[in-house]
Amino acid sequence: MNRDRTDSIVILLLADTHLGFDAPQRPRIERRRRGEEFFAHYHQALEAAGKRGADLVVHGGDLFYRSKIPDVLVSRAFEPLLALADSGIPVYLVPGNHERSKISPTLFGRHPRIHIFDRPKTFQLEIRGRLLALSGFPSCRSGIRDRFAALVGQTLFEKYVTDVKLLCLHQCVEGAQVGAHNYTFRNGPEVIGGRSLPPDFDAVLAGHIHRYQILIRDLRGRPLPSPVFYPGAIERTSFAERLEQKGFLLLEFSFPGSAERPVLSPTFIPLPCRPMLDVPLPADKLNNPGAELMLEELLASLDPDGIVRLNIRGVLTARGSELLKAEQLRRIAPPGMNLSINWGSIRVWGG
Ligand SMILES: [Mn+2]
Repeated sequence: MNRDRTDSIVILLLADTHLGFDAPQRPRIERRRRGEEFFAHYHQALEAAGKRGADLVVHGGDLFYRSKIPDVLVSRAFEPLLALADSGIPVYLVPGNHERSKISPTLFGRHPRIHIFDRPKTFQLEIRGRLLALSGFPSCRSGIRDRFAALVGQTLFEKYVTDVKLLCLHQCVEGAQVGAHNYTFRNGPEVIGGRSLPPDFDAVLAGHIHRYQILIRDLRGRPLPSPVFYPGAIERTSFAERLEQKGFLLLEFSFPGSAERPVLSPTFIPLPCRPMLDVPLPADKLNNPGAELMLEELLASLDPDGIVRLNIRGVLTARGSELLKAEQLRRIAPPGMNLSINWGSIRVWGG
């Protein structure tokens, strides 16, 4: 990244922080919870804003993991955002799928440097003599393909004449990929067509897709009118993400004299994730006498810090299924391991 910051602007982009994931307020059982990992990465990402000289922070939505969040978690989430804003770094938030009510401006947007796209709108700001416009709207939950042009229009982005123009979204754009099998979003009603992105924007900053990726072409290979940046989630929220590196993005805009538009260089900053292990386990092995020892040995052979999923294949007997009861598994698994079962299409036989 260009260290001569006399004429460049750096934006820190994070998204899909899913705070509250596996963070029960009153846990019924004592076991390792993943909730703190999400908070730790959230803090690391936001602290990087100060350390790496970001001029502003954009959160691409899904701050929380669902709509019903206890107030104490809401306060915990906003604490570091308020600290950033107090330190002079403005924060821009795109409400994600379910969280419009929890990040409403009346609750947390009263800080003059915290800005929420609670409806289609454009924020303008000035950084060292350069003007920026950030346009955006809250997550549109159905029919974005048909509604996109109208929603972007309602931001009134065309009225702004600035050095940098950005569109902030929490949506799927054509060509985005997810999952261990690279599922690609194409032309469904919930996908923004690549060619429908207005050419006015220097970049689209987006949440919703949990894998880090930068889209520059549509599915027919034509250049997109503006590049789309997905920083991805800050932690793995499901086994579909088990192979993905998680982190956030620094986007540096510079203004070489010759260029009409700013030049953008992105840097992905990875966050260290615990190993996520998908382990096949034939039901036959669990039905055998001595299966408990087999299971204990299997778990002991895995990374004790792992997030492990046992994929059961085949037909379980009553004895086999007994072994997979949660309390039984907790008893034999290493204490730091998170363990879950994928039952797939399995059937249990015998009573
Ligand atoms: Mn999400």
